[in-house]
Amino acid sequence: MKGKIAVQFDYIAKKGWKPDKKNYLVTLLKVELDKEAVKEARYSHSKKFSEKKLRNTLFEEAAATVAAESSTGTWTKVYDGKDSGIPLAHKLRALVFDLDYKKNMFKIAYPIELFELNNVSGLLAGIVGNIAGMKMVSAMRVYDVYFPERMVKAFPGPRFGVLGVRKLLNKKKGCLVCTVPKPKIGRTDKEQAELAQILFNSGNGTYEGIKDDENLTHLKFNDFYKRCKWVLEKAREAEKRTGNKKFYLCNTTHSDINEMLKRAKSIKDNGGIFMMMDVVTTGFSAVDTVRRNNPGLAIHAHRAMHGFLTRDNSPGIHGEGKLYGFSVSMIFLAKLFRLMGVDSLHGGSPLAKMEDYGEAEYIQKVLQGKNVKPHFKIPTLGQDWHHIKPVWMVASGGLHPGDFEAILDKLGEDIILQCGGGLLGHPDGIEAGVIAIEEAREIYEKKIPVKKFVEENKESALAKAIEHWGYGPKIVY
Ligand code: CAP
Ligand code: MG
Repeated sequence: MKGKIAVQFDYIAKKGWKPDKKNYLVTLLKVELDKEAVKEARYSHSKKFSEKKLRNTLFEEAAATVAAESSTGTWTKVYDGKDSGIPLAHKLRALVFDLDYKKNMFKIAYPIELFELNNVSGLLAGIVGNIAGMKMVSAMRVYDVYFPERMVKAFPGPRFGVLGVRKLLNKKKGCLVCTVPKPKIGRTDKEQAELAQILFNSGNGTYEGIKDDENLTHLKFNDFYKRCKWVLEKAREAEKRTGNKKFYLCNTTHSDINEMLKRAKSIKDNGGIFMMMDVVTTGFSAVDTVRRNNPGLAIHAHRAMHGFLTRDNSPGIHGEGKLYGFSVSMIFLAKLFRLMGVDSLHGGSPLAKMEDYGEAEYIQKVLQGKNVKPHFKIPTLGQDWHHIKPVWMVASGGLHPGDFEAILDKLGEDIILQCGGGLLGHPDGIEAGVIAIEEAREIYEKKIPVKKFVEENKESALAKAIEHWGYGPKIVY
């Protein structure tokens, strides 16, 4: 049958078999069978097969082919004499288990000897390298990956994590707030520093952060080195004036890792504590290299372009129903980036975009939990993180002060709440935008319900923001 390659060995475990978690890496996937493949299979399989038997057999062959293609498989029988490598290929073959014939879902257990323990790029080339090209499947989603202890321990993990950044900011509790300037491109380096000054000093002076947008790098009218220097100068001045620590998520993204490291050094030299990098567009090697070579900065991971990997509008996105495309979940990516040692990662926000399946809340657990259990509904495997520190989750995307209560209720306080338009679009101007967010955070920490506060403080900046945007994130269309 076209695309069938699991000919050399048997890649399906005996019914009921389970891998021991110490020696296997596990992935969780769902496939749709290609119509052509089903038609072809009808001829190549015995006519006696019922429709159901045929489908189940095909599903098994597809799952086995995924396991073969991502471990030791070949598309045809090959020479298996002395020195052929076949005995070891047989021993190290991946095994399919926990087949769900109704949902076309299955798990694959990979003997850990298949991988170089501290090499994420090599790992991905294996487990998801070739499988999306298989002709016998018309759609596939990789929902999750489970790293065994030996692989987790091969990574240093985040240098700072939640507690380390709290120490740097002298902020024992509560969420962090920051703003990405809008328009996302347009201000000069000097104008961005002026905006930072307003953010850092307005209201009670508690506003902590400013972040570069993903496409703000080193531009003619906004020079990275000037922006970095001037914004951090404003941060230092504001810290003196307000007594509150500030942070700047300064975007070092560049396709030359050496240039990124040079920009990181400039941040360090100017007294910054965070560097920002777009982790999908720079890639896994960049994240690993920056983590292992960076000059002691917290790494803020923005996820621009992730939508082309994680987005899937089909009903099967969370297991039930059909899949129409090829994707990996944000849970899968979030695990990889925590393992590689970023200190904060954009993980989506509840209710916004397509995350209202509870995925954003589960991502908070993936980023901050120690022994994470599988989700009760979303197909997941859980994870034991051992020494890997909890990292900040960034909630962002159409957020405004009217969302603080709902988001903090769902995600807890170890989050960075990012409001771009939700601050700069305040009807009474930028300073009012800062004050509205200060009020939203403060009343939450004092356990004052937002609706009660707004009722009793109609003229407040927060009340004006909610009059303007209501409650609930503005979905970015
Ligand atoms: C969000 C984002 C957007 C902000 C825009 C960022 O990334 O790309 O620019 O959400 O601000 O840079 O933070 P994620 P707002 O969706 O990956 O978090 O939507 O508040 O106007
Ligand atoms: Mg952005």
